[in-house]
Amino acid sequence: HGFRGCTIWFTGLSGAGKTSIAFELEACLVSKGIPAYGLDGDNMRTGLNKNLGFSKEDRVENIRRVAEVAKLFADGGHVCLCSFVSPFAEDRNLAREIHSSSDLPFFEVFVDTPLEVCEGRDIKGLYRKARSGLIKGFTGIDQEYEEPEMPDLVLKTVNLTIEECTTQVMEMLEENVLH
Ligand code: GGZ
Repeated sequence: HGFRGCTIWFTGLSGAGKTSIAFELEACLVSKGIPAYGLDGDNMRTGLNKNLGFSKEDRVENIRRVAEVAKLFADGGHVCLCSFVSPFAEDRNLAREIHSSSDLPFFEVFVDTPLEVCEGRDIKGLYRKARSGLIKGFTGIDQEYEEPEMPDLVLKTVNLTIEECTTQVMEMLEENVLH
C-alpha cells in the first residue's frame, strides 16, 4: 500500500481512556504490518518534556513539542498515536497545522468521556487529590477543558468497549489513508 504515515491525536480528560484505546490500536496496526508508535505523558513527560508541568504555558509547550515529534514519526512512515489531555483548542489546531504544512494527514479524535465517569473511576486517585486541593490546576476540576468543535471522530466511551473504539478508528484510517 502507498502509505506514508499520519498522526492520530486523542484528546480528552484524564482517565477518559485515550491511552487504552491507543495501545489497542497500536497492537492492531502492528499486527497488520503497519508501523505504529504511541506517545503519551508517560513517555514524553519523563524525557524530552521533563522540565514541563501543568500550567497553561507548560501545557502549550508540551503539546507543541509532542506535535513536532509526532510529525517526525509520521514523516518516517508511522501511524503516530498521541494521547494527551491537550485541553486547549488552539494547541490542537497548532498540532494540526504542524502536520498539514508537511502534507501529513492528521486526525483529531475526541475521547468523549464525561467528567463524572472519569472522576468515578479515578484510577490514579488524581481527581480525589484535585478535589481536596492537593493538586492545583487539574483539568476538569480547576482548569478548563475546551471540547473539540470539529473533531474527525468522537468516541463516546460510555457506550463502547475499547475494541469497538479501536474498530471505529481503524475504519477512519481505512477510509482515508490505508488504501
Ligand atoms: C491534568 C494531570 C495533572 C493536571 C497530572 N491536569 O490520567 P493521567 O494522569 O495519566 O493523565 C493526566 C496526565 C496529563 O498529561 P498530558 O501531557 O496529557 O497533559 S497536557 O496535554 O494538558 O499537557 C494525569 C496527569 O498527567 N496529570 N497533573 N494538573 N492531568
